[in-house]
Amino acid sequence: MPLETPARVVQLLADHGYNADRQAVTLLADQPEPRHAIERAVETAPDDAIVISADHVRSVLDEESQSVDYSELDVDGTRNENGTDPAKANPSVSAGTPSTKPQQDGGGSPVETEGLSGPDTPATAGSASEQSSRQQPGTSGDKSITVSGDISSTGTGEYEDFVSVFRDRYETLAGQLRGRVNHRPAETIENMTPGSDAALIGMISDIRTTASGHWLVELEDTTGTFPCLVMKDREFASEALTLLCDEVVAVEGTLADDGGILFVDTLHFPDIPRTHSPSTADRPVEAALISDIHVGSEQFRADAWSEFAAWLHTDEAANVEYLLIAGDMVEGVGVYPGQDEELDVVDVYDQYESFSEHLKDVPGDLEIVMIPGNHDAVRLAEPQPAFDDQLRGIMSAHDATISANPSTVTVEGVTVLMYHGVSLDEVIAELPEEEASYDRPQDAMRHLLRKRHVAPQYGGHTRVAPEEKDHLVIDEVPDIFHTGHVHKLGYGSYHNVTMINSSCWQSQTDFQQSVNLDPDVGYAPIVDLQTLDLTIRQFV
Ligand code: D5M
Ligand code: FE
Ligand code: ZN
Repeated sequence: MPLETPARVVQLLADHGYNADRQAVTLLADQPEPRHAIERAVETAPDDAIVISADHVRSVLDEESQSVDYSELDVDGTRNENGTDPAKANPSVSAGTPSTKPQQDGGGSPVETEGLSGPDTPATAGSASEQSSRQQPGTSGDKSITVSGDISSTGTGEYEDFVSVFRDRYETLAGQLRGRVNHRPAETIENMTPGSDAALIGMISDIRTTASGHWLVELEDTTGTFPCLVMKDREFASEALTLLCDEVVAVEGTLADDGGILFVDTLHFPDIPRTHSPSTADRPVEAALISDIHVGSEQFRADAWSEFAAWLHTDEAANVEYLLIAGDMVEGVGVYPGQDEELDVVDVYDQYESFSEHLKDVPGDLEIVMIPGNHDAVRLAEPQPAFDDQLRGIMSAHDATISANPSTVTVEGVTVLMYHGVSLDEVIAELPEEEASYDRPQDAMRHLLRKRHVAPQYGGHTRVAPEEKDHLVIDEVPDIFHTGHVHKLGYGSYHNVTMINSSCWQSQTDFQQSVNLDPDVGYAPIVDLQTLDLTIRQFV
């Protein structure tokens, strides 16, 4: 890559909302890979920084020269991404026609999308070699889709599996945080001089409020645990309210005079780099992202589904070549107490037969990807494996790609993280209303992206299965994060990742009425994969 002119460096920094001092610009312009250096400088800039200083650039360049080992070990997913051209960074999120525009604020301000060139080789090129990835041949030679996440469970439920899944989570997420802080192992911090500065990367093993209203956060790494105190008068204190047990964070601060506790000055989440530059398709092609169909429920909206299926046959939908379904195909049986009173189809296999019939209404050349949800007939604990052969046999009509929950699907070069979304209930329950609510599921999704984990907290609502690896870590930065489950439409953009919580195809159940959950029914978010523009269509 040629060296950048200083003017161009200033422009690129300005594109990210930063000024820079003159020395910083010169340093960046002289780098062999100026754009990479700029990205790193922006990515690691303190949240409140307006100006990129020369000191900051130097620290980034130092880190870069020391971080070779990490990238060679492929620990830091963010650093090994391809195609990070800031010129095509911003996805745009726009509502559809006025008549179909949802009430909610989408959360992402519409921005112009530049430089729409797609990746050199779409989809298949980056396919991981593990058994879990597969190439879908597709029905029209042009389609391009790869899936990774089709795990076969290796866990036996033994104690060792819990140890290994948490160790893997720690290693992966700590790998994303290393390089941002000058951290020490917990056992070393115990022996450091009282009053000195220290940093630690750990998994949160406990969060408590002290009698005087501060937060005591216990951080655990592979060598031990260390207590960290977030004082209530610090400007980032509200961040402490967004912490969940078992997530991995980094802290920097000062050891107390007796050395037994760390006063936190800075808190870092693994997070999505602000410079994430999403990939786009190199032709005009669209995907419909839906979930929560709930066939077999008395409240399943067959009328809305038929309208949607009919629309897919119209010219307006000519570019819709993909249909991604993020779980809860059917209502299932015995999922919630009293559910049997509201079943239209009582046998779960008959429900899948009926679902399969409804699926036949959509165009036969649509490429379909399906993952299970908590109402589907696979194990409840996450990661949920893909549908078994018997269910695949029933849903064979479209030769759909059937994968695990969660799964990463690369469609025409665009990476979509599909996750049903059970942990959203938990994030919404645990975080303050203004940070996450049913009315704005995209806010809860943003927290999952920051934590780089789809189900951070163990032992609450979300059942997590112990496995050798933590498949719930968001290792690769997705271009689109697609969830469902809460039956609310929500969308937005976070650090250039488009977030979409699809609505549902089931009207309000008695339970939902009892908890005042008013579902958004029959919306289909349609993403233009070439521009990442979003159009919301409604079919009720
Ligand atoms: O859940 C749809 C939404 O409603 C999700 O936010 C959970 C909540 N829900 C629905 N029924 C129940 C019961 N019985 N208990 C607790 N939470 C519930 P879905 O699982 O997609 O139906
Ligand atoms: Fe659902
Ligand atoms: Zn669900």
